[in-house]
Amino acid sequence: MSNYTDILFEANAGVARITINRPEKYNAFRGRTCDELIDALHKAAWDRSIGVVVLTGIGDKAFCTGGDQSAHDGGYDGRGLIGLPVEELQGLIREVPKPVIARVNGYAIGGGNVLVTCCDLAIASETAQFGQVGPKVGSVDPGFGTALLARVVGEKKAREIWYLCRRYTAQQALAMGLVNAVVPAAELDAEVDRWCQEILAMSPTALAIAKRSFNADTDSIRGIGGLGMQALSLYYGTPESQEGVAAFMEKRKPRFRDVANQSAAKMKEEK
Ligand code: 2NE
Repeated sequence: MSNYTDILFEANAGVARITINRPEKYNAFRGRTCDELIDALHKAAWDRSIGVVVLTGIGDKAFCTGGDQSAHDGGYDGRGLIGLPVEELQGLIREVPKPVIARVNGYAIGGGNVLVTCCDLAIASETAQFGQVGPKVGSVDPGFGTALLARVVGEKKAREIWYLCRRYTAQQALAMGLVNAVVPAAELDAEVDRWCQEILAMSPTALAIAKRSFNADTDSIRGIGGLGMQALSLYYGTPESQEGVAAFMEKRKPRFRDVANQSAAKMKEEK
């Protein structure tokens, strides 16, 4: 894959920068975006001249807002189990044998928040906002999105994030350990560059061993994700999940409980 349409990729002086380039969708990812991200991460992973990877989104509105809801019709577009090969993408961020830094320039919502969780480090602009939306839009990202998040921010906080779907400021994300540093928007690139330069001065092999040892402790979560995605693919076929996507696209409140109760009554009737 060489002609990227959904991302930008540049490698310069040891740093690979991968930018989601879908500003009109607040940098949400569709199937093609995931495939391009996977391709670029493979390039950066095995190029010995690269010592650190920066993942970000174009513009100042969004880092990434997760799955593209306009490409969701009872399942996302793409070649994966749920359409989007999202679990492959998340796993690959962890497999890249060098640090991956999330440069968080705006909303890190839904699957975008999971990308931040999977990255080794995260540096946020003061204007960044974090949160989950799955249960608000008929989705969930089980695996790294839930269980790894609990390792990062603690069990109670992770459950709050998923059950209440609130939004959190960059300072709140810093306090809960989801990001490593928060800087004014104008200083974001300089700060990210400082972290990259410090990393580039380190032994790449020692860093790779350290990264893999951190991963080894949480790799079982990948299995939870596989199981979860299998369940999610069934959930996406239900009226309850489809109500969430429809409500988001129609800019209205979802009626989850009514729809779920109607489905349950219908199933009972059919028995
Ligand atoms: C991101 C957020 C909080 C922004 O809210 P606000 O009020 O500042 O802006 P607005 O008007 O909601 O959004 C601005 C434009 O961006 C589009 C919107 O539709 C809107 O478009 P226009 O009306 O201007 O044409 N937009 C934003 N996010 C989008 C998305 N993900 N897909 C397509 N278009 C999007 C607010 O927009 C929000 O909460 N977005 C919902 C995010 C969402 O539902 N993400 C998917 C979660 S599920 C997921 O990521 C996932 C996973 O992690 C693993 C497996 C499967 C799915």
